[in-house]
Amino acid sequence: MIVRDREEFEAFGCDVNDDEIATPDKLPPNISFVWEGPREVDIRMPDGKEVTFWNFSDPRDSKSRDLWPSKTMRVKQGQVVHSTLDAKKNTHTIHHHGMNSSTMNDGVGHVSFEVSDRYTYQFQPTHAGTYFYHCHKNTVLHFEMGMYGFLIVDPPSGRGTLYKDGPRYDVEALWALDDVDPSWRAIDHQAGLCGEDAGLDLFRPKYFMITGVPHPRTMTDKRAKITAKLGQTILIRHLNASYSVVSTTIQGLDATVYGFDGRPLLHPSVPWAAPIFIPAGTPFETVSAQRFDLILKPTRIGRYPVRIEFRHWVTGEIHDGGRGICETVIDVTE
Ligand SMILES: [Cu+2]
Repeated sequence: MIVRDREEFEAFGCDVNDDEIATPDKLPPNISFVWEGPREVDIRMPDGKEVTFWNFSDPRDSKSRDLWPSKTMRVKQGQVVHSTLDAKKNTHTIHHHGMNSSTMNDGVGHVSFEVSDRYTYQFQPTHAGTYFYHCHKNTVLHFEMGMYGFLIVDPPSGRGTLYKDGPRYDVEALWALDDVDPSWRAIDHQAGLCGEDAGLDLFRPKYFMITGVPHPRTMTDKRAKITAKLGQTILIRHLNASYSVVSTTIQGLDATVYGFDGRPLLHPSVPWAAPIFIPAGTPFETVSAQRFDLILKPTRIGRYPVRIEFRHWVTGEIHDGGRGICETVIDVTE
């Protein structure tokens, strides 16, 4: 990037526009969402300590108030989507990660604006697949605080098919893999925005979670554990929502990656992008924000263990002295 006027650039970075604006070229939506946020959600960890997360909640759905990760957005390919942020405390944004939005609607604080009151993001998804939405203000901190949720784009035919002419599935699991550093809860929401050293390079996660469930409750909680009947096809939407390299191993079951970051790996226009076969017991790695759509077709009943390791970006070591793991199971029954 060419910085023509460093002073101006730094001033903008420190003092982001938060004026109220209207959505440009606003169309009547096919589907709309409203998100209030952030709201604090406390989760009790296996060691008895409570850790605070921030969520986006839907004022029309009281159950979403205490949900973390935030409620899933589910839309269809081709729909005009309105996603309104009603910022209740300080300023935030929503970035619908993977959507080809205009700059105004992309929700990246430093290149457009931060929302202090309300703003309606407008976008139109062009590809079915797995995405997520998250706050993009002071992202390193606000994402760690948990301001995210899944964004699923179904093909026009609806759920049950990953994308048009793609694989069908009977059981769908949403795995958001996250590593949590409780000490970051003491950091101010603006910390580091003006270039000061806020300690955001010191990340020492202590809790490891699948979709809001800390290990080892991941062995039994339905948000992590998968149950399917023999003959059913399983889709795992595997999102690396951590700051680690995540290494996942599924014992006893082959898996095939049919979608990758919201794009199909099975399409006549991209014959080189073939689905990726992962033999049973073989670890596969994902990095932050990466999504794999895994299809599994079990052929025998049984309990299949899954081990997820959270590894340090630079050293490759498992975090927290080797304790940085989540374990769960896939149960295949008659
Ligand atoms: Cu935020």
